[in-house]
Amino acid sequence: MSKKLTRRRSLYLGLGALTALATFAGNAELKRQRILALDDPQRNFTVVGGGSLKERAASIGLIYGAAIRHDHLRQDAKLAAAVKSECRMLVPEWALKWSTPKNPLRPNPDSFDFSAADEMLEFAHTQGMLFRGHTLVWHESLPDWFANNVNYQNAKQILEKHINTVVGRYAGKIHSWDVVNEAIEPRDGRSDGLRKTPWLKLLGTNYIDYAFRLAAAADPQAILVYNDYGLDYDTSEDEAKRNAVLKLLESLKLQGTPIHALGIQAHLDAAETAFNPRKLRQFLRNVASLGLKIMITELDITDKNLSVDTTVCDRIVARAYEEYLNAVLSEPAVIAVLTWGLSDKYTWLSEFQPRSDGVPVRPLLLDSDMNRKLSWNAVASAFDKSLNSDFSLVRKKLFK
Ligand code: 9MR
Repeated sequence: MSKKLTRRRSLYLGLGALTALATFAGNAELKRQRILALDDPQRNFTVVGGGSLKERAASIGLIYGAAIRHDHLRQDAKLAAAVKSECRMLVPEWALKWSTPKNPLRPNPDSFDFSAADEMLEFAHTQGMLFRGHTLVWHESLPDWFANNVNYQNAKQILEKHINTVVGRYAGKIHSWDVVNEAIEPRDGRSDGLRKTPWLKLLGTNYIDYAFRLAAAADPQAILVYNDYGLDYDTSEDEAKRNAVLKLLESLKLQGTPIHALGIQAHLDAAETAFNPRKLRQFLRNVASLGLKIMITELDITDKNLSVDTTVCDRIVARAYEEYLNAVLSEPAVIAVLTWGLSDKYTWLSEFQPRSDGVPVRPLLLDSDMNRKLSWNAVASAFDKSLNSDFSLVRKKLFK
């Protein structure tokens, strides 16, 4: 009893101090964030031993890796060293898309430029790393020539040529392919939840099944993945997306489509409070019950909505990594955790979702000098924590 009183009293005092701070800052959100970050001083994200993430992940039957741009890998020896030491899998952030600003994989309908992708594959294989393909069908990476050259008559042949050529070139060398990326958008208003994309318009709803069949024929060994974002939170928007993705996966399985896994991008927001591990786990269970594996393919956690100093910010981000991984690692069908980048020096978020105060974002596991951050510790300790769990034992048995 007296213990309770003491605790309540100290909590009261603690909250009082935090409230004063927040009022001073004139920002209720700041108060909430500080409470979040400081409420549990015991949570110091301590990790034991110096093992890398790939080693810690391997001991629970999991693959850890990261997506990296080929130009960054080429230019930055410190980044390359960090990738070598932390990652078991490498994902080309740009090199295998139809088109990105500095790297047109398919500069025109009839030719391909594999130089960047080849370079990355060689780096990965020289280091004994697995390599992943991203992505074959994505409305956002279509080249400029697409709109004027692709029509109802030739769309099928253009897609066939793409998948046969790209997947065929790397057959047997790729761990998994994101065959179709981001094909669901409930807000587009269709009853099947499909996003209105040029592929849907040109080829009809069967384009997804068709792409998977082409990929399976071109590389029978690769794990074929449907990859999407917006599946993580307990919001009506994410709920609608989860339901539509599940419906899509069910119908693909029913048709006998050669699909093997769901890729959950997991671009998260450290300020989002609607995280419900139970709901997320239920979704993972539902996906797994279709006989599919699950890969967390693009994990990062933005701090752009946190208006606090770096230390507090880093604790909140670390905590979000820990919570998310605790939830997903309890599903044995989860075979890989991949972050979208490794160091804060290179993250798509600096360009696409910068902080409004102009402070550089810190969403990843290493800082700009390649030093391990608190979020690295959070990921490492989440891996370690699941070491002797039944889930890891099942995962190790199932996916050796
Ligand atoms: O991080 C990628 C960025 O550098 C590219 O400019 C952009 C367009 O190709 O794609 C970004 O990666 C996206 C990924 O391919 C699919 N899921 C969302 C990722 C972040 O936008």
